[in-house]
Amino acid sequence: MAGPPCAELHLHIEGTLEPELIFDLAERNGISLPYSDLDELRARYEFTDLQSFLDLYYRNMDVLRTEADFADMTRAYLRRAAAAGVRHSEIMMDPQAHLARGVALETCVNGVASALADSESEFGISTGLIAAFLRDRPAEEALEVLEQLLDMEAPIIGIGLDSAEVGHPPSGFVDLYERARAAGLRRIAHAGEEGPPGYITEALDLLGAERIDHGIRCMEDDALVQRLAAEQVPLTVCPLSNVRLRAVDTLKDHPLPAMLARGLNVCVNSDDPAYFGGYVDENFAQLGRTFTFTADDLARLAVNSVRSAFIGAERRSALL
Ligand code: ES4
Ligand code: ZN
Repeated sequence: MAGPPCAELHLHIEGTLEPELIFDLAERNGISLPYSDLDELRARYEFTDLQSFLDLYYRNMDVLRTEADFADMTRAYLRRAAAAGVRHSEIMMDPQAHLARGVALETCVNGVASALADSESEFGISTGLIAAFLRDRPAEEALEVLEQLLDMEAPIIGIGLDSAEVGHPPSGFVDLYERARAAGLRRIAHAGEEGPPGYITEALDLLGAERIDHGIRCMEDDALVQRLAAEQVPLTVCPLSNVRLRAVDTLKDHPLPAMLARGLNVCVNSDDPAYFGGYVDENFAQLGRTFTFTADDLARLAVNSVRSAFIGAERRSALL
């Protein structure tokens, strides 16, 4: 089922690696997996928190070795996203996760970028590529990788900050974000997924983040909610992700309806759809079965995604 036509603003391309493709790429690259079949792999997709997911996510991406592997994964996502109603997608990738296991920056960047280059003609989806930096690795390493991306003129529109949040506050990445700003890049950051509301404030005030990925824990701080609503800071919410990583107990307990009611600029995204039970359409389908959103609420979610996208006026009006 297609969701409303919308922009997807919170998507990790490595999180679109489906179990079937993991097996296909392992075979193509002569890698032996520690699972005998798909069911044995799928049995691992039971998470208790963000870290338990990240452990599997980083392990599984080891099957990505060549440009073709990255391009095939990206095309598979775009095909599925088009069916879900996505018309524009801003896609994060984790260069450090690939560098750390010996895959060259050119291999991962060029592989993803080559699939994105054909996305509008092949799938009707405009795209932007965002390099996300791993907050649980040294900030100096992130800055070095950003310099390499700039040196190679990687086709990125911005930077993000992801991986294990608690204990790795935005304040450690001020130099990285200042360099990105000086280079003319857009800036986003995960904050308030597992981490406290104060990390959202830090991301805005210390990093100059223009969008917050997740941000759901803002609801614990009334003054912060008022600020985010007044400034219409985009919050890229991922309902199925929050359920699967136990940020909320069940979808019924998700703060999305309350966030809408408070006038926050929220939109719906899939995060790591191969791991969390579905793409944007499935997020909307489950939300629709759980809550009674009005037509106005649903329209607002879609419009919020488009107005929060890093696109020019022409593309924006084509999507609205
Ligand atoms: C992520 Cl759900 C989530 N949170 C933080 N970092 C991530 N990297 C990939 N998915
Ligand atoms: Zn994310």
